Amino acid sequence: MRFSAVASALGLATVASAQVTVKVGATSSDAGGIFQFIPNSINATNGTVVTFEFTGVPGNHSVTQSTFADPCDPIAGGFDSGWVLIPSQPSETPTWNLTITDTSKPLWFFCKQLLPGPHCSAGMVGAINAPTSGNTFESYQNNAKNFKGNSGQGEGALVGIGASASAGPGPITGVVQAFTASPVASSAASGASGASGASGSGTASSSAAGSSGTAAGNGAIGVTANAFVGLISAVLGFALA
Ligand SMILES: [Cu+2]
Repeated sequence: MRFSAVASALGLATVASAQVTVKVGATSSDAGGIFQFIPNSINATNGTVVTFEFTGVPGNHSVTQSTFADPCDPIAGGFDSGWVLIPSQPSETPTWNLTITDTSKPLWFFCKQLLPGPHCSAGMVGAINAPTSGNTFESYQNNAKNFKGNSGQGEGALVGIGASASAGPGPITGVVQAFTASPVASSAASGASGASGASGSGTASSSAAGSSGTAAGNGAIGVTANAFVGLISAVLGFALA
């Protein structure tokens, strides 16, 4: 009796602090390749903490909320981890905790990185509480793979629709860098004057929170983001292909 009572208490505790881990990005030797969330479709109850582990090394990925109908463009008011750039194996893998706040609708998300090609179109999308029929995860991913052109960029945001975070990805230390829209714009501006000798440290943000990010036109963000990721890739000299 005592044992079952303890087990019951532990069970309740587990429910109260449910946690699920999703890997963001993989390596070329992993089944399915670099451009994926693992697992890419999960179920989670309200209060569940989804811990995104940025495991793609080398890699530069994001967790950005979208919609079923438009899988590779950010939804207005959606969550966005911002980019987490990991050029080589860090001493500690950055994570991002997203708490589920509304399970009444499915949550859809994608990676907004555009190099070497849009990761979203490569199938790097994920879902939380996707229906098992109709708008399924498989349909969502097929929509993403059929997406033409560059995926949308958006800005880092902690609070999304149906889920929110209390902090940006971390730790951002050592070789790891995190970027949101604001440093993207400034780094792209400096990079435009010459791609050589760019100082990466000057463009790094200590947090991807983006809560204080300034508003800008969508078109402007798309352009600067493209320039930015190109600059970063050139500076670091690694390809994500
Ligand atoms: Cu990615």
